[in-house]
Amino acid sequence: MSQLKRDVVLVNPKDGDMPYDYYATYENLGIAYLTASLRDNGISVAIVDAYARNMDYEEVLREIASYSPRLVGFTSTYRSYPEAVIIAESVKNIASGVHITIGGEHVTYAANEILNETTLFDSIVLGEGEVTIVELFKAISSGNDLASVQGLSYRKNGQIFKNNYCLPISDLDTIPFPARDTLDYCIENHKPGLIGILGSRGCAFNCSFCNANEFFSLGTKPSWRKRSPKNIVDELEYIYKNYYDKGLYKLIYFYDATFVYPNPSGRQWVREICEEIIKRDIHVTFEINCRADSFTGIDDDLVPLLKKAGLKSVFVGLESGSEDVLSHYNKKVSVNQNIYVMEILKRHGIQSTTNGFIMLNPFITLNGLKDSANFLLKVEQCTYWNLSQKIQLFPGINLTKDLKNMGLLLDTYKHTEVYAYKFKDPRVEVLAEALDFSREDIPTRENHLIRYVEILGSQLMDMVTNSDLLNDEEAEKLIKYKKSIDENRMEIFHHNLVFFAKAVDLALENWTTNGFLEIKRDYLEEMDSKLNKLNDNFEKFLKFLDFLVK
Ligand code: B12
Repeated sequence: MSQLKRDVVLVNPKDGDMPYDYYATYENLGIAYLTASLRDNGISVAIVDAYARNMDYEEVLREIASYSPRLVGFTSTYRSYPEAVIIAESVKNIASGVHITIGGEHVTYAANEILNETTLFDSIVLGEGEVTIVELFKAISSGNDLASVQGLSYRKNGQIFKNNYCLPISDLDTIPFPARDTLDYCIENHKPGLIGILGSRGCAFNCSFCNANEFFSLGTKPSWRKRSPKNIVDELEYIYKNYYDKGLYKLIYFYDATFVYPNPSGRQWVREICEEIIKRDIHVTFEINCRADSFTGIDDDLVPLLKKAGLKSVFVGLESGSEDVLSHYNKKVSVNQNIYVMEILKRHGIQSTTNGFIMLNPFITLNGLKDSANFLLKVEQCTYWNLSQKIQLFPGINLTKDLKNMGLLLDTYKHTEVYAYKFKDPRVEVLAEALDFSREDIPTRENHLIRYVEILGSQLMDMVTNSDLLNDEEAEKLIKYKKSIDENRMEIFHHNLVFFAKAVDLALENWTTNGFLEIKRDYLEEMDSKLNKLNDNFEKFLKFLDFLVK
């Protein structure tokens, strides 16, 4: 393979745990922003997005080597970190003079641990990296000491140093738009990539299971910073003109931790973005993350305005259906607010999905589990995925410190072992272990099928009902198909709840492994046929739509 030489190669390692069939090619905006800043400074960069391209590590290595870079930078979550280590090891073997760095939220909080456990990484970039990566490249290419590079932790002569943080960029409009190499790759290779955009950075809340607030404000305040509506819509317009109709997914994802802040300035910002999109006639659809209190009874008109601007789907961080647990998570919302947000979104025909649900935590009670399960059915989110999610203890979150104080953190806890805790109630411990179906295909299959059906189904319905293609008979048939799909979905949710309640009852009354395995076997068998039924009905619905369009 012969390629042009590049100064820097940025690598997004693959997530070893995710089956390829369920891969969606999300853009990694972190490395896209770093690339844009490096290029702006005249430094050449190649992105090797192993996650998006599903590359095995030999292929990644060959590609990195072909660029003969001076600096290789990895981004990683706890899940992709092991893959970063494997690649870094091989890079070190074939090109020992290359400086290898790694950055991102995960390694920022695990910097000391990582630099102590391996010599593969020469440095770790702490916090937002746009300024630091440019300074790091300049320092290594001119042979300067790394002590001058702010936002860096590094090893020198066997000793670990930590420089001052590089303050997060306060005016986000000054950062160049992210480089779109991954989208270009997707278009060229006919892969339906998913476009990401980031309107703000940081977070104004302090949930105990998340560190976004602190990470995006290292060394300074405030954490939550917004781009101007004009700057955001400029980027959206650029995407619309250059990427939107080129075979990529038509649902643009705002990666912001929370897109609608529950305060006047947050809501005003959203209004201005929507109005600008509408004014400029940009016909895109998008999805956002939000909180339960993002929408209140006072300004219900915000949902229709967002819808008019193209909002299709919302990921709501509901987290729990129990007041006690919500307060333990420091969510600052109530169960009623959780219910309200799902209702208002449904009322306006906006899809709402919650992967932001943390059912199992070390202090949950068996009755608390039942409350949350019933809540999930009420808000129509009773997937097995949501019923069985366990809290992940990422480095740097407040909950890890609390659990340590409570004696619930295991000695095996380290930065990649995010489940290394015990449960206060030993019956929950047994149940949690039994409910771990990670070796079964069902939860992932269910999660993806339900989401696919919800999003695609509602988009297709919108498309068809907004066009004048349909006669009455056809419209009626279409609605019937949609209704039977919705029924299948609810049947699956009921089936999940019944199984879950039986499992909790076993734990409450008289747990036996055989007793559990029996209900599990019946559950999985029936679930398989329920998922097939939903899939078949959805295929029929798609065929009918195809027939209508032709
Ligand atoms: C959008 C998103 C996704 C998307 C897209 C993935 C992506 N990385 O772009 C999808 C849906 C695919 C996704 C999936 C997952 N995600 Co996610 N995701 C996010 C989210 C909400 C935004 C990411 C983002 O774009 N941020 C904005 C950019 C500008 O920031 P950034 O990526 O951190 O990059 C900056 C700095 O970190 C630094 N930096 C980053 N990398 C590097 C590398 C170098 C060399 C340098 C110099 C600097 C540097 O500079 C960048 C520019 O300033 C974050 C939360 C958050 N608030 O950031 C979680 C987050 C990254 N996800 C997280 C997790 C856990 C996951 C999943 C494992 C899901 C799960 N809970 O099981 C999967 C795994 C994905 C994978 N294999 O990597 C965690 C990671 C925690 C950890 N310690 O590992 C986060 C932090 C959320 C959280 N706290 O729970 N995710």
